Amino acid sequence: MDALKIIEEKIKGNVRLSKDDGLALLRCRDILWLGQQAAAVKKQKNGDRVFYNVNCHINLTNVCISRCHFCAFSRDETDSDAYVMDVQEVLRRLRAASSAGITEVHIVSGLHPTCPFSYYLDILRAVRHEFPSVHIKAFTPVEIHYFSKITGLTVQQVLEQLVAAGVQSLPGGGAEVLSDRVRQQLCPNKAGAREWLAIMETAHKMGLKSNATILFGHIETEEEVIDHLLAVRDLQDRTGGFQAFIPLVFHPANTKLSHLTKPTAFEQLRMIAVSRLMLDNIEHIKAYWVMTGLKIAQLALFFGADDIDGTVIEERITHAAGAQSERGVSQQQLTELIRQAGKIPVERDTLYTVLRAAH
Ligand code: V47
Repeated sequence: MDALKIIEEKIKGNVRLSKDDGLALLRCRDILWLGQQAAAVKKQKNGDRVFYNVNCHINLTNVCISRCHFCAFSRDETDSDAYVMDVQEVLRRLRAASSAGITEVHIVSGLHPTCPFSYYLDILRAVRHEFPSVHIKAFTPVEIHYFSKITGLTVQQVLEQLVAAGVQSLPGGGAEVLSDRVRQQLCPNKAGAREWLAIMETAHKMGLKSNATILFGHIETEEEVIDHLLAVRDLQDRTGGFQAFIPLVFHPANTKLSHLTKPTAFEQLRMIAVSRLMLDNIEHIKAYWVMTGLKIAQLALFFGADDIDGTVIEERITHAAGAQSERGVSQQQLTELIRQAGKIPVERDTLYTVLRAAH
């Protein structure tokens, strides 16, 4: 039996795939076979349901000391287009978004050289006070690591203060590729792979849910991709705290890697399918349409994705790197896109409680 036939048997029998299986899947050129396998697993977990949520992204500042080579969003404090939002600005944006019915705000930030930790806590408290029913998903392990550094508090203490001020779950960003080689080359000035995983572990053990991501399509090797998936799977075995995995498509424009080309549709769909097949213990695979574009996000529903994030008002990070996708879509556009694919749109909240299901 050839390797792919053996993998097919394992998938049918719900047998966990190995590192070698993962590498064989990544090297597989039969994209339709890959899609079929991943879609079958998705169907087993979630039937024809496709989840989405109504949310809004707020990037508090673009000033960042890390200056990762893949990032087109960050600025130095002295740049003319550097910004830092104050509390009023955040509330003003949220008032506009809440009239669109958001259930979640996704707040992340650059690693600002001088903003004190109290700045972030003040923002959280103000949001919690004015929008008590909006779920606050905020701050990646990279930011939490930085807060710990600038305050001298432990990671656990930082998390406790964030939770007391309003944080209810963590987004999955800052993972990039969980490889020391890749991080040394692209983002040496921030939390490393071990730290990212350890902070997620601490958060999960405190009862917080989070997501996980991979930023793919730059300098990573196939082996590094599979090792990343295995590291996330391994942590999930121990904590069960990851709700969704999100492959993030690298956009090279305006970055130090602008000589690279954006991953093709083939590569994007393959990453979605391989993530679904390797991450047997993570319930949801998210097609983040801001990075894939709406058309590939729709196709991703046939390659193992069961979640499309979200109505996302005001996305900035990917658009700084040349994304041509819309800056936000309406709920109706999103549900129509899911229906057209023959699937059932289900509006969820951040913790995947069903809010509205179509029939
Ligand atoms: O951590 C930075 C990535 C991430 C670029 O948890 C880039 O629900 C592409 O993590 N091209 C932030 N990607 C986005 C993120 C996210 C998005 C949506 C939902 C969730 C969630 C998390 O964006 C960063 C970095 O990995 N990024 N620059 C770029 N040029």
